[in-house]
Amino acid sequence: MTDISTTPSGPAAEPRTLAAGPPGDAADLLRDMLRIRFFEDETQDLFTRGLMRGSTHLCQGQEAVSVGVCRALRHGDAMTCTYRGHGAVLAMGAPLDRAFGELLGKAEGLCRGKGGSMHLTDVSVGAYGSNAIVGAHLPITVGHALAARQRGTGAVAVAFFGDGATNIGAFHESLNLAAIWRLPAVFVIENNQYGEYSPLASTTPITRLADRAASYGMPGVHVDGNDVVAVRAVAGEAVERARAGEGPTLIEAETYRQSGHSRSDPGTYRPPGELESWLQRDPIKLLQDAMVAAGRASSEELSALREEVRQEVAEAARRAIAWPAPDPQTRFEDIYS
Ligand SMILES: Cc1ncc(C[n+]2csc(CCOP(=O)(O)OP(=O)(O)O)c2C)c(N)n1
Ligand SMILES: [Mg+2]
Repeated sequence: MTDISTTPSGPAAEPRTLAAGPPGDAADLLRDMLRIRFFEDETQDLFTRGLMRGSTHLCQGQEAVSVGVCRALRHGDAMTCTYRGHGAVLAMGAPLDRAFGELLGKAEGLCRGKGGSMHLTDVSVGAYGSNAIVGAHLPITVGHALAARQRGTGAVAVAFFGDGATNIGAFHESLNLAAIWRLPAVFVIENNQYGEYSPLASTTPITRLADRAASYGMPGVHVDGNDVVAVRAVAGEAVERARAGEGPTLIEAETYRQSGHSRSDPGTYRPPGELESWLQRDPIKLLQDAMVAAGRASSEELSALREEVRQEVAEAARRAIAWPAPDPQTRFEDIYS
């Protein structure tokens, strides 16, 4: 569990982070990020207590990307993401207890407990699937965008994917097709510096992944993925372009995966000091420090907010734990349609 209390004397708040926005706006963004952070703290705990099976891929450190982008969307938009998708699905508004229920294999889970952590899906909020196959959902997002255009719904389709996914064939095909048809799609690279255990530089010959957009004749925007307000601003522009019929955008949100690739990875291959330096720029800390610096909240108020959200998440976990195990008779349901 990372220390996310406010920093007593700085780092100096980044001016872009918080100067703008109506009262309560920053607190809303913070609340969304805290929900995700604490959801994943609880998830770790469920494993430790032997209540959860399988594996999990935490997005801790990347919450500003999920929240910043999803806050730029509206009801009816479609989102797909990866196995590291707790943040994106919760940021779309999936209920905490049913998300825990899914991780725990309960019938009340978002997918009746049959998808688990890597496949969290809640169509009712526009979260059309977390995908375990790297890059597999990019063509699905292109399909969503094409459907939106053909049906005239005005919806926008967004795909979150990792830096590693930009080396997958489906990335090329999807961006190419979306560009040539000027589809209402937004492609968001969560550049967390690693693909499994490999640092970006060992797999990818360029450092600025947004540059790849040039090959598809679409805008490529690089943004500080730990600055939720900056992410939301960049995503907002891309979503507007898409809705206005001006075609897709590639966003590279640069961030850091604070834990290992998955539950079984202690991340020992990281150079000494790297994690610590990124923790200084933890997205939650950054927003909190900026709120204090801008006079939007005191450290005490933020501490109270953290406690409130921690309780909300803990209660949701408790509810999900208390749900009964599913009836074994239902295990062959929903396999074929
Ligand atoms: C098509 C495919 N190839 C390989 C894998 C194995 N694999 C799982 S995660 C991963 C790394 C992906 O890295 P990135 O896209 O940066 O996403 P991150 O895990 O960092 O969020 C790989 C290679 C896979 N799941 N699917
Ligand atoms: Mg990665």
